[in-house]
Amino acid sequence: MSRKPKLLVTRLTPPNVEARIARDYDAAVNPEDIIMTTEELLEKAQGCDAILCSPTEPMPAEVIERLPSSVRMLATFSVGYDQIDVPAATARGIKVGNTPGVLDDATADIAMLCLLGAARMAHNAGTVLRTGAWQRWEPTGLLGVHVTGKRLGIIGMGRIGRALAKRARGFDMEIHYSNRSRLTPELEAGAVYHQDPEEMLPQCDFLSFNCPLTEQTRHFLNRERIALLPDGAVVVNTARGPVVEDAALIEALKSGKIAAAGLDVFEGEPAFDKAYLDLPNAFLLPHIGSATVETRDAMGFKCLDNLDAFFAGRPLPAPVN
Ligand code: 8YV
Repeated sequence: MSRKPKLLVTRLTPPNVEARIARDYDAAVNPEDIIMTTEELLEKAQGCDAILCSPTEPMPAEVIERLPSSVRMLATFSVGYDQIDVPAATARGIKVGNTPGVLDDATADIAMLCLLGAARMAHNAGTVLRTGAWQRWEPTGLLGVHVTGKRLGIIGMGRIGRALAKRARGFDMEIHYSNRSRLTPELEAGAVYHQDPEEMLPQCDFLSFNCPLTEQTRHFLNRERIALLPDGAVVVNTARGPVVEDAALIEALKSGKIAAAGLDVFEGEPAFDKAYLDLPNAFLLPHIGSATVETRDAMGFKCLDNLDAFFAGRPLPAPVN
């Protein structure tokens, strides 16, 4: 293309990414970072060749179908792309790219933080200190769940799941995993494979979700499956909120069936189930898995690498379809 491609950038991206966008694209950016409605997005996309979008702009089939015919690519600023109806995009000849590989470490760090924060009651302990309730040391006070040597079951052993396993091995945890396909022995690194995730649950002192949101994983953790976990298990979710059924998890956190949960993602976020706020055994974060300066730069660059390749007629480094 002789002219610079016209790009709609739906959210404010880091300064280094904005600079590259300004250099290489004729871009409509969003300096005030206002989340646009679908109607606003469709209007702003008029005449654009591509959209650098994010999970805050849902793209179900009915939106994809209404995109202007000029739009030929969606580059999502995320590894997860459950907000995009990919078959609908493919049907319209719209290419989709995402950002795998650059946020594994940052997200696995937050998974480990959630695991430790939940196990050691970091929220409750921090609250005791901050509210002036810390009056004395107690041999039986603020007791958490021991981590070292325990069994960790990972649902979704892709790059992030494996980065979490690597960290957990540093805590001498025994790694179990369930994944659509079994990994090579090298990638498995001694982890125990369970083809059936339900069969893995009774082995999980800790259970972490590191899988994409699909029709198979949606509401996977329900009452019946919580019952399969050992009493006092710890649940960690840094993947997507809807893999957990909130009402079931909240009930289990109240009863003590689940000792603690560490959650970075929520169904309906940011409007999550506020019942979590009353639970001292819930360690909660506002979806910060990839939130480091280096990682957000790398995610933006990956989007631009995808777009650059598309407009140069080369294969995308990270194609979804
Ligand atoms: C992002 C994520 O922060 O990449 C993903 O799929 O969940 C997070 O790392 C989020 O999607 C917003 O871009």
